[in-house]
Amino acid sequence: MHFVDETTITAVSGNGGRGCVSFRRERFIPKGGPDGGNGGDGGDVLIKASKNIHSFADFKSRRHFRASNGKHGQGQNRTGKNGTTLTIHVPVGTVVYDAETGEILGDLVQDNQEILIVPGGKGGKGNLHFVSSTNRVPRFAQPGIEGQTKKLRLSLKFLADIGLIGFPNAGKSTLLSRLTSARPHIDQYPFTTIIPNLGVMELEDQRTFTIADIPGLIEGAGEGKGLGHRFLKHIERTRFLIHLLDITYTPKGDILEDFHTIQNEIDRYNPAINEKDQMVVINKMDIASQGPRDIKDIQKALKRMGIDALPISALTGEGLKELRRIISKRL
Ligand SMILES: Nc1nc2c(ncn2[C@@H]2O[C@H](COP(=O)(O)OP(=O)(O)OP(=O)(O)O)[C@@H](O)[C@H]2O)c(=O)[nH]1
Ligand SMILES: [Mg+2]
Repeated sequence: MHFVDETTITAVSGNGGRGCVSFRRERFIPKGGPDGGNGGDGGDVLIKASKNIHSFADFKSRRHFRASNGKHGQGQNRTGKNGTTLTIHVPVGTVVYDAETGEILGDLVQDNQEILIVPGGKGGKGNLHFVSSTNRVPRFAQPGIEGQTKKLRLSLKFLADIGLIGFPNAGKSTLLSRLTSARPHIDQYPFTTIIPNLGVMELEDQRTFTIADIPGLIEGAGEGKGLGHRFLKHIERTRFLIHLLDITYTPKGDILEDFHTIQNEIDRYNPAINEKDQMVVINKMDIASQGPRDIKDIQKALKRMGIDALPISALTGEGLKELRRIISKRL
């Protein structure tokens, strides 16, 4: 499956049909009155969110969307048929921008939510419409109004409840697979995850939460290093962040330094993300060389920053019950 979370498309609404200039032609009435009908309205273009769509991959083959035109009016006061509305389906979580001005046209956060992108052109009035006391035989009608064109930039931002962040290889995808029914690719190499994964976690009380697993972050991610920053937008709208630290691998030689590295990268991208409620999960405890005292020290240091840390093993499942309990309480 392709995952595309940024794209541009063009939407064109239908032209209004032309109003008709026509005069009644009946036997025995040599000069019938005007009877030109109105043109039909051009079709609108709408954008609609659907929970069954997960990315913009389909727009690869189609980027141009044009609603049909209204039909022209006809004699005998027949109105032209309206053009058909064209609906473009996008994933829930899509932000729609005017590609030219950058203005946000809509933020589709609910299934079936829709916005009108470009209205169809109105149909023109036929000559019958223009009959007045001073002009009983108007020989003119209105043309239809032309449809409008809008270039759109679509950006998908997940609407997950929980975001998983951390260095590559920390075990984010493993944790996702443990907490949810998602089956992301897991491997012993950094940057295994190259596109974000979503999973749904069900708690004992039947509540469900969506969890987003994004590619690992590295130093410089805020400036575009690695893959992480391209996907940081997917945790912008989460309510709760779980920051995974790998107890067996500390590129800075100190796990707290590693914690700050990721925090700084996120700050550089959008400081609002770090204001979210968050906790640390110290992963891979099953192969940790540190003893319980070391872990306590790490926990204490994080606690001083107001952050709870929980040791777990996403592999063996150690600590996951407690993690679910904490999530249940904090969300
Ligand atoms: N021993 C042990 N290994 C683990 C644990 N959690 C994950 N791993 C292993 O660590 C490696 C990386 O796990 P992933 O879940 O792919 O890590 P990730 O954070 O998603 O990595 P990226 O997608 O590259 O950012 C895999 O070989 C996992 O099997 C753990 O608790 N204990
Ligand atoms: Mg991964």
